[in-house]
Amino acid sequence: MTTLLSRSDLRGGVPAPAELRSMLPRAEMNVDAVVEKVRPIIDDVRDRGVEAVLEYGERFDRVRSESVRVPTAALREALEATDPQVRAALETSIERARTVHADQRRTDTTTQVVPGGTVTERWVPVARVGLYAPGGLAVYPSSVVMNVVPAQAAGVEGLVVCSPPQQEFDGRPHPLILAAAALLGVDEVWAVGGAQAVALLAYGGTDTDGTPLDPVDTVTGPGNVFVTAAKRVLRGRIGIDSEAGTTEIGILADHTADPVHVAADLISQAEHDPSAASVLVTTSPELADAVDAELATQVGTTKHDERIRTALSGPQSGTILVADLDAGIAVVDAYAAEHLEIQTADASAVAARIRNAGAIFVGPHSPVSLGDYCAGSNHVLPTGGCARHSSGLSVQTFLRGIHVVDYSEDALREVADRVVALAEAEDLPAHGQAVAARFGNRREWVK
Ligand code: HSO
Ligand code: ZN
Repeated sequence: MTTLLSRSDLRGGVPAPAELRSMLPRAEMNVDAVVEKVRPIIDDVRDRGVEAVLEYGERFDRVRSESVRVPTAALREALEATDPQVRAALETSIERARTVHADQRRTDTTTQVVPGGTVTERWVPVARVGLYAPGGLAVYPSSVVMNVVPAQAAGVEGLVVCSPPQQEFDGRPHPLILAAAALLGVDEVWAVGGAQAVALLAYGGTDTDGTPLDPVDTVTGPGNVFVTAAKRVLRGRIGIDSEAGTTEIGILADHTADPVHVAADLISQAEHDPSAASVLVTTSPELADAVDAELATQVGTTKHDERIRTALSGPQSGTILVADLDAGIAVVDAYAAEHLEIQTADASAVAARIRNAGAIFVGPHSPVSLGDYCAGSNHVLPTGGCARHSSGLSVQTFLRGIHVVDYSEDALREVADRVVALAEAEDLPAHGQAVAARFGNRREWVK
């Protein structure tokens, strides 16, 4: 049988995580190689602003827009022209995402360290953020939802959505991007994509008609490798979410999984891009065979079959056979998938044991595409193994926790000798002096 997914057999044993990681299929995204290409674009946008942006749009998006800022009326018009079913679906997506993200809000906490000495952690939203919605092989109004909802729930007041200008829409972003922005109550949308979008967001500029395009503090949202490289270069000047690579799905399955569903889910994320990754980890060689057979029939029936075939047969995708679920958990933890489905007996118990994944989808009725649109969860998630150390987009992405220190004279006196001792140990006596000065430089407080 010709199979799309290559197969590796780890039934003999699973090596330690670091070695395991290097053995697993994974797409290579060489952001560093692109950094040098985007640097001149970023500098040019910094120096020449919108004029440079429009030129890059002409070069990369093959369209020159009249201005960067999309008129607010165009957002309303796009929403009015949206298919009612799509509009209703977007509304459900927004409503559910709002329900989940509202629960992520933080409350300030005040800790009394000693009588008269408190530390408060105050959660303050970022003032202004830029949210990137990619163009590319598909159109992503759902990503507008996933970026905007947590930012709004965090209390961010200045929101701008950026998306590449499209030739077929006279240099404006896709109408569904505009419609999603309108539904979410965002009225600032810029028609700019690629590295130039991140640069314009970071430095700001002035539109062709004199409208100010104010710089932002944070940029979030997935994009292609040029967007990611620009975020890497500008990080520091702006805050960013984690770097997004191509989509990936891992599925941990045993003999109880339905091969029709497993194949459909592997295909669903392969649909994003020829370099998307679909990885099946299973204890059951029979299931692996059945999934292969299903893939062979299902792929041919899908619209983007070529793209999917390339993704599934690429080195970033494959099936891994394991001896038991413990080994399977070790493998999926080492892989740290952006999306991980658990299709096993007692799926909740297995899911509770997973440590590394961007998001976990439990049991037979929680496919990744539910999470892409309407679960309420966020679909901007860490890829490329970054789930080992990072989380997906959330309200937290748009908040800063500020410690507010408030000590009375007595509380300071009580700890002063400790501060001086540490300051002197670090050979920073002026640090200690800043405390001593408050007590007339007298060492009366030395115990
Ligand atoms: N699976 C993608 C998100 C998406 N899927 C948007 C469809 N539209 C990355 O999580
Ligand atoms: Zn998707």
